[in-house]
Formats: sequence, structure tokens, C-alpha cells
Amino acid sequence: MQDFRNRCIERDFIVGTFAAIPHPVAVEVTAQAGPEFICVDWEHSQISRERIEDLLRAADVHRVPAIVRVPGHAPEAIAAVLDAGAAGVLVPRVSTAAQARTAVDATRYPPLGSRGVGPGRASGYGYRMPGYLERANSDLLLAVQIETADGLANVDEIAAVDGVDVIFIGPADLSVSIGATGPAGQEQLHKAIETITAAALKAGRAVGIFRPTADDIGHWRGIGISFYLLASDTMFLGAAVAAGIAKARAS
Ligand code: 3PY
Repeated sequence: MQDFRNRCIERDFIVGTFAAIPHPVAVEVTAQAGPEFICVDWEHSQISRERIEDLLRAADVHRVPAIVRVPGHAPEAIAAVLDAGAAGVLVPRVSTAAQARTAVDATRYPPLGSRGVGPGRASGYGYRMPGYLERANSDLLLAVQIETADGLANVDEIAAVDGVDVIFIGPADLSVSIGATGPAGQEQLHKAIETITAAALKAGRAVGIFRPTADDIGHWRGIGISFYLLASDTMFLGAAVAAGIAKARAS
């Protein structure tokens, strides 16, 4: 998995998608369709903590790195998904440098953080523990999500926190938080995305963003955003059904 983290840090163009369907079949279908990584969305789905491990197994079968978007900042949640074998975490609603430091602390073993040692799936249930302990701090990706007005205001301090690998922008929440919704809010939202991107790049971080479709990815690549979460399994399913039905009706 170190290769995945390195590629993200080095700002290779990386495209993944969210897994929101709580079944390994959906992850297997998605993994075989070619994303560079999958992000299991524990925050905004009906996926339970117990099910996450099976979804990570399904991605592993197809050698696709899978990270998890945790529901909040609790170190226990971060430890649980890393112990289950996640290639990293996406931490939502990071609005202050202190919250970013909490995420780093929960993701890294001492001396970089205070993650606890548990014999979970990631370490071969303890059989491969010494090697896992040596590698984990350098292998696991930490992406923090900026999606609030406070996060926008504090972006320089957040991006300066050592151990943050990717500053990930959540445009939907950000637009609501800064009052830039609908077509009238587009310019303000774009300016906010540009501000976050410039600050993160200046601090030497990679920048990521969620996009519901691939239509404007070329534009965002142009300002230096390299890490993409494109839609989700549920969104791709809905779009494919809608396109198929529309085509059938038109024939
Ligand atoms: C957002 O756009 O706010 C997101 O959180 C995407 O998942």
C-alpha cells in the first residue's frame, strides 16, 4: 500500500470512487471496473462497522487499495478501520489545525502518533505484527476533508500540520456552509475551492476533491487537484439504470 500513499503524496493523477452499498459484491464489481482506489463511506451510508472488514477484503481480492471515510474524529473509529486493513482514512469535517492533529495522532503509531497496537486483520491477526508496525506509519494514507466555512478560514494552519497527506475538498458541504448554493453560488464556491487548493499546494500537500461526474475534472486538474473521488457505487448504478431506460424508451 506504500505505493498508493506515495503516488497520492507525489500528486499522481488518481481516480477512485465511494463504496456506499453495504455488500462485498458491489465492491468486487466496482474494483474490477478500474478505479485506482475505493473509499468505503462509513459516514454517509448504511455500512456498519462490522461490514467494513468484508468490503476491504473484497477490494483486496482485486488488489485495489481501499480507504475508509470514518464518521467523525473519534480515534477508536480510525483505529478500527486501520486494524481491519484499510489503506488509509478520509476524515470528514476537519475545520481546525487541532482537529487535523487529532487525525494524525490517531492514524500513526508512536513516536508520530498514539495509535494503539491491536492484532487485527491488517497485521495478519498478529502473525505479521512486527513488519506491520514497521511499515504502517509510512504506508497508510491520511486525507482530511475541508468542507466548512471554518475549515476554509483555517486552511493554512490545517495544511501546515505534519502528517496530513491529502487536503480533500467536499464541495457539497462547503457550498452549504459558506452559503454558496445553486447556480448563483457557483463563483463563490469555485473561489473557495481555488483558495483551499492554493493553500494546500503551498504547504506541499496533495489536493483531492469529490466530483459527482467526470465532466469538469480537466478543469480541476488544471489548478493542481490530483486526487479524485468520482461519484459512488449507488450513483453509478442510478446513472446506468437511467441511461438504459431512456435508451430503451427512445427506441
Ligand atoms: C461533499 O461534497 O461535501 C462531500 O462530502 C462529498 O462526499
